[in-house]
Amino acid sequence: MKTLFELPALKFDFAALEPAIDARTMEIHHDKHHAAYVNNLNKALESAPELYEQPLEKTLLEINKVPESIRTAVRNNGGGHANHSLFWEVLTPGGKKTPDGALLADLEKTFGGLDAFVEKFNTAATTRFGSGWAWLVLDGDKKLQVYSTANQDSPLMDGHSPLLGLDVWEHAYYLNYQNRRPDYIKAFWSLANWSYVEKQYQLYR
Ligand code: MN3
Repeated sequence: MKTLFELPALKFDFAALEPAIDARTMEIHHDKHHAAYVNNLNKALESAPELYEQPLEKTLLEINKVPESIRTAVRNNGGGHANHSLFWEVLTPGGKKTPDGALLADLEKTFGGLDAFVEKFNTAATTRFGSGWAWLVLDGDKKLQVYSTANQDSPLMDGHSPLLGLDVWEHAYYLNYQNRRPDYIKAFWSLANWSYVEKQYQLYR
């Protein structure tokens, strides 16, 4: 029996992130866009059913071993499923608004301060041409890095552990912000779930 990938439930109401992210955007983003990635991933894997049983992280790390006929579909939809599953966790209507402890110390050491980190992340998010994501990751040497990826490419494909990701596809902000991506990025910081990011950091460091 195969275990299909499933759309994770949101831990808050669609309207919980207003005004930074509006309810209609959240509903479409989760129930339509993310659901489509999950459905299309499950469909793609019909010809390689052993991959239903393998952790998605491993499939993405070994994306070049996925049969060529479904590799692009798995890259886009498996990446999309992994990226959005993390995204819903790093958004929160309440909670801790700044990092502290070991993560803060590492951010300060690596980027020269929390503000400098945020600025670097915002630049990565703003300058990603077209659709993609901005990331804070731990790389293979356990060093913090900020960068962006195109489309649904995931840091997992490079063996990196994503700690914080921001979706900068137009579907993530267009209803409320239209072409003003920088305003969406700025508003995102009022929602960042630093408790979760710290948990990821402790897990992978
Ligand atoms: Mn999205």
